[in-house]
Amino acid sequence: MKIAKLFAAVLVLIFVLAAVGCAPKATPAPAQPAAPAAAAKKTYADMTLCYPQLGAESDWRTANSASFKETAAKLGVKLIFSDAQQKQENQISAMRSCIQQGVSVIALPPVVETGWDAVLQEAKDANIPVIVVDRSVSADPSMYAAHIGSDMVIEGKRSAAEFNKLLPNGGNILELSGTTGSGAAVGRAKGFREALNANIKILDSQTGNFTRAEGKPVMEAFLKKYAGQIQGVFFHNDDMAIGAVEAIKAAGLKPGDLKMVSVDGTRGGFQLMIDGWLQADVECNPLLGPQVMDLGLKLMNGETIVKEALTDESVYYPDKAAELLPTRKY
Ligand code: GYE
Repeated sequence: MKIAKLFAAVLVLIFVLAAVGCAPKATPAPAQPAAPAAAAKKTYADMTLCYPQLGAESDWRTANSASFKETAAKLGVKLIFSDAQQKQENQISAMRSCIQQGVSVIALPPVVETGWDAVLQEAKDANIPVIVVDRSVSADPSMYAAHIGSDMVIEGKRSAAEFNKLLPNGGNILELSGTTGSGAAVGRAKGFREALNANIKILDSQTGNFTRAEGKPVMEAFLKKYAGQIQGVFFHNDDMAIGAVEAIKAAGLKPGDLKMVSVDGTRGGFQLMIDGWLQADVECNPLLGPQVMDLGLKLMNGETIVKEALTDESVYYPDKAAELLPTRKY
C-alpha cells in the first residue's frame, strides 16, 4: 500500500511539473517585440502624397490628374495637388513646399528631363522618397526611389512601324512633336527615327507643346510650306492631332489624303479614327494613380520595390474604334 501511495504521489508530482513546464507555452505570450513592429505598419491613412502636376495641356493630362484625385479619395490618402502650367520652376517650388511640410512621398511627373538634381537632393536629405511618374528625368537613378510610366521609345517605334505599313513605297512625312526637352518628346522622336524605314523621310519637325491650341498653327505653317510634298504626319499626342485636323480641313484636304499616326489613345483620338483622319493611335496610359500609391505605401514601409515599372500598352486602329470608344476611360 505504502509503495502504491508513494508511486501515485510521484506520478501526480510528475504531472504537476509537466503541466507547470507546459504552462507558459499554452497561455498567450505577453507583448513580444514582434507585436509593436506589426502595429507600426503604415496604411494609406498615414500617407500624404505630393503630386506637383506639370500642367493641364492635354486630355491625357486631365485623365492623369483625375486618376490621382480619385484614387487618393478612394484610399483615404491625403493628396497635395498643384498645377505647374507646364513650367519647371513652378514644379520645383511646389516640391520645395511639400518637402517643408514633411510629406510622406512625392510623385513627380517632370515637364522636362533635365534640371532636377538640386530639388531631388533636397528631398533625399529630408528622407522623402520621390517616385518619378510618366516622363523620365536625366538625373542619376540613385537620386529617386522609382519610376512608373510608359516606355516612350517603344511608343515612337510603334508609331514608325505604322508608317512603314502605311507607306510601303516610302514618302515624305512631317512630325509634330511634344514639349521640347520632355521625356515623352525625346523618347518618341528617338524610337520613331530608329524604326522608320529608310525610304520614309521626315521633312520637318516642330513642337506643338502637346496642345490643340499650338498644334493648329504649326500644321497651318507646315501645309503652306510643304503643300503637295507630304504623304503623312506623325503627332506626339492626340490633342495636337485634333488641333492640326482643323488646319488640314481648312486647307481642303480629305480624310486619308495624308496618312496620320498619333500617340495617347484618348477619346478624341478614337473619334479622329472613326472620322477617318487617323490611321493608328499608339496607346499611352495615364491612369497611374493606383500603381503610384501602392508603391508609395511600400516605400513608407521599407518594403522592396521595382525601381523601373513600365506600363503595358498597345496600338488601336480605326476598325475597332467605334466599338471601343464607349469603353474608353479617357
Ligand atoms: O502623351 C501628352 C501629355 O507625358 C505621356 O504628356 C505624357 C504626355 C502625353 O501632354 O498628351
